[in-house]
Formats: sequence, C-alpha cells, structure tokens
Amino acid sequence: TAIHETATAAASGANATERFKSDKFAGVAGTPKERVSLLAREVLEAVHGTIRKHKVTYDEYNALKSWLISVGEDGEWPLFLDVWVEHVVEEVATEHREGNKGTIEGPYYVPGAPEQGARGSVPMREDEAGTPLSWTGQVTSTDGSALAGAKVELWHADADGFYSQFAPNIPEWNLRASFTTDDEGRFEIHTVRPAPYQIPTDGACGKLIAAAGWHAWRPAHLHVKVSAPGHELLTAQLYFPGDEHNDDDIASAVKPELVLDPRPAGDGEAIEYGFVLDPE
Ligand code: MBD
Ligand code: FE
Repeated sequence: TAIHETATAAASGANATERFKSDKFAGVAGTPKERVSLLAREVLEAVHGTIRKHKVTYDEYNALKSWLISVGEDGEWPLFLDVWVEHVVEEVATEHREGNKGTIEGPYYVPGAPEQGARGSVPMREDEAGTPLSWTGQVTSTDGSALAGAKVELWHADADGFYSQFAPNIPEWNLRASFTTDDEGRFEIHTVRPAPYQIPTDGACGKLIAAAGWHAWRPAHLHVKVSAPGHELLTAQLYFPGDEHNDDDIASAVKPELVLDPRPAGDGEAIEYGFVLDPE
C-alpha cells in the first residue's frame, strides 16, 4: 500500500541497529582473552579452509569485502546475524531445558510494550487487516504448577509484513503488548493473524539472497517472551500449520513444537497454547 512505499531496508536496518545498541551493548564487555582468541582463530581458520577448498579468487574476495561494507552501511548486521546465525546460538543456549522449546528473538523486539493485564487486546489500528485471533493459554513450571504473575510479551508483523517502530507510518506500539497471567497462570490475548514475512530485499541481505538465488521468506509467526521470577526467560515464535515456509524458513527458526492448531471461532480463529518454563 502507498504508506509502505517508503519502508526501506536502510531505515529499518538503522532502527534495528540503534535498538540493539541501546538494549544489548551493556552485556558484551568482559569476554576473557583466551576465549576471544580461541573463537576468533577458529572462525578465521574456517574461512581460510573455504578459500583453499574452493580456490576463491581476488574478484570473489573483493565482492565479499564490498558486500560486508554494505551490510554495515545498510544497518543490516542485526538482520544478517539473526537470520543466518542466531538459530545455532539459541540451540546451544537452550539444549538443557526440559520445558518449552524456544527459538530466535530476531531483530525487532522492543521492551516496555503496553501492559494489558491477564485478558485483553493487542494495540492495533481501527482498520487493522487480518483474521481475528483469540489465544488462550496457561504458564506453568516444569513441575506442573501454575505461574501466576508471569509476563507474556507479544510482538508481530502486520498483514503487510511490517513491524511497528521499524517501518514508517505505523503507531508506536501497534501489535506489541505485554500480558500478566492471573492467579491460575492463565492469559487471553486478542490480536490478528500475521502474514508470511519477507525480510527486506533492497539492502545487503537482499543482495546476498539475489546473488545466491535464495528466497527471502519466513513463515507467518507470532513472537513471544515469557518470563516469571525464578525461571529462565523463554523467547519463542509460534507458527501456523500449512504455511509453505514452515519447511524452508530463511531464518531456520521453525520447530514442530511451535506450530499452532487454530480452529474457526466466530469471525476468526481460536488457539490454545501455553508455556512451560524451566526453573533457574
Ligand atoms: C523477522 O521478523 C524475524 O522474526 C527474524 C528472525 C528475522 C528477520 C525478520
Ligand atoms: Fe519476526
């Protein structure tokens, strides 16, 4: 639509880069020298191995250099890393868990979304496009006990595949909200079903996708962060059955445990999906 013609990779990338700097830079100092040396050396050795194995040419080396420069210029380091690297970091970070499967956060989370209590609607425009979605669920601990006062933060793209605060002309907290479970750990959320999502194609990541003959699609998804005192933070995404990109998500972030089972309800759909958190 017309208002989205001004959505550019460079603008959403710049927003994602700023968001990352303001939320997450604080935690990055203090990696021990031995660990930095080990990891940096092994990554570089993997690159050297690829160059030798495939006899990479100077033209190819210069293409890489110019592409890496453009990733930074387009603000797409968060996008690039979250699409092609984060899923393995998430796998390693959560392999000990007995509770809910999680998946990657991606570049578009914003803390501090409006609080709606245990039951309510996600902020949306009066004419927000998309099938109404009613979602009920319960947050429990791995021992089965209900977690009252747990926080369920939800964010997702609109029917055009755009996220508020990263694309222009969308209200600040559109399709972003925070819920708090009731005494029985239950919540009820009203939103709209998101559409399949294409990562920006007009920036450096899009250039790589085009040059390699890949596609830019992720399946439709709802992002969540679920937290409760004394429990590990769960970051997850939920998916819809039958989406053609569930099997070839560009971000490799779909797991069978995260696919919903919607049923028709009223003028929309209803889903029942709860979360099991691991104690710390
Ligand atoms: C997204 O919406 C997303 O969830 C991920 C992981 C990467 C890019 C855009
Ligand atoms: Fe997303």
